[in-house]
Amino acid sequence: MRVMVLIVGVVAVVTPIFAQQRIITDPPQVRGPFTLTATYDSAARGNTFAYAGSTVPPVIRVVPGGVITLRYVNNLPTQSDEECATARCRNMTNLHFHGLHVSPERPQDDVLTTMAMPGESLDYKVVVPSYSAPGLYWYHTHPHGESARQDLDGMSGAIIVEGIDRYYPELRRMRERVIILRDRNIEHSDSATREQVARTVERATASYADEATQQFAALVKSSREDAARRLARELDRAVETFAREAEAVLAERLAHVGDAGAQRLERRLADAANSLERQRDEWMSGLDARIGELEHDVRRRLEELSADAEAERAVLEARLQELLRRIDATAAVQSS
Ligand SMILES: [Cu+2]
Repeated sequence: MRVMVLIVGVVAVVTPIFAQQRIITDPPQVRGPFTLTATYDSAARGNTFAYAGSTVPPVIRVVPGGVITLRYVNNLPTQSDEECATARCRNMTNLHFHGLHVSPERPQDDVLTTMAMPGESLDYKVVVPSYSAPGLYWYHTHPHGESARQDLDGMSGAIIVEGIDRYYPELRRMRERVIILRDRNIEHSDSATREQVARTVERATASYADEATQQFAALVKSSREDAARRLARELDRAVETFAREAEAVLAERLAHVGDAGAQRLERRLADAANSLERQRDEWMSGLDARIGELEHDVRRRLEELSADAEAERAVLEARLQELLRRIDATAAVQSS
């Protein structure tokens, strides 16, 4: 979107009763050399600027350090039916570049000696200094004695020195609206007319303000979404980079392990296997010996047990013989 700035310019203009009351929403704009013509608008019964086939004066756009180049053609009739300051208008004309700090010498902003009578034309080359403040200025006719009449007929237009977004970047992507009020005598109007003018301006500015608010909200929303998308992309990139770096580090470590660590590991595994085998052999041979010992023990124990049992049996037998002898003896006593 082009650089857009909201600029409000009000040009108070005395109006003849029959002046136009048109609201022009998008006036033409001009950047390069152009031709502006002073002409009589019979419908509006007043003098007017003509540009590119219409009577809507263009908005002149220029950058600081740029040049406004234009041919100003006086096509006004030699006989005027309008009254100027002191007499009937003679329809001479020239241009003033209001507010710009430019040279007052021909072919620039000279309103004293530079003059075009009907049928004549002027070539302007106005050098706008590089230090010019960006913003809204205006141009209008300035022949002394007649300028009031011409200006108040509406012979004026806006000049925009571009670059205000350098100072207010938040305006950068907003739509520019230029409001020019002319063909109206505000100062000398009755209160009803002033009221009506104020309402017209308010309506226009309110609708432009709504538009600006909506645009600003949309810009904020879209820039937030842009920021979120940008952040997501950055995170993705960061994660990718991290993953790549981690993989590289891992590969490097693995390479080291493959060289020295794997051999170390192999040696360790072999050692462990050997030690296990030795352990097993030790255990096995120990087991054999232990089994022999156990067998011996068991045999000895059995022998001891049988010896004990033999002794016990002999004791028991002896007791039994003693008992039998006693029984015999008792029986003998009883039978005798
Ligand atoms: Cu002026």
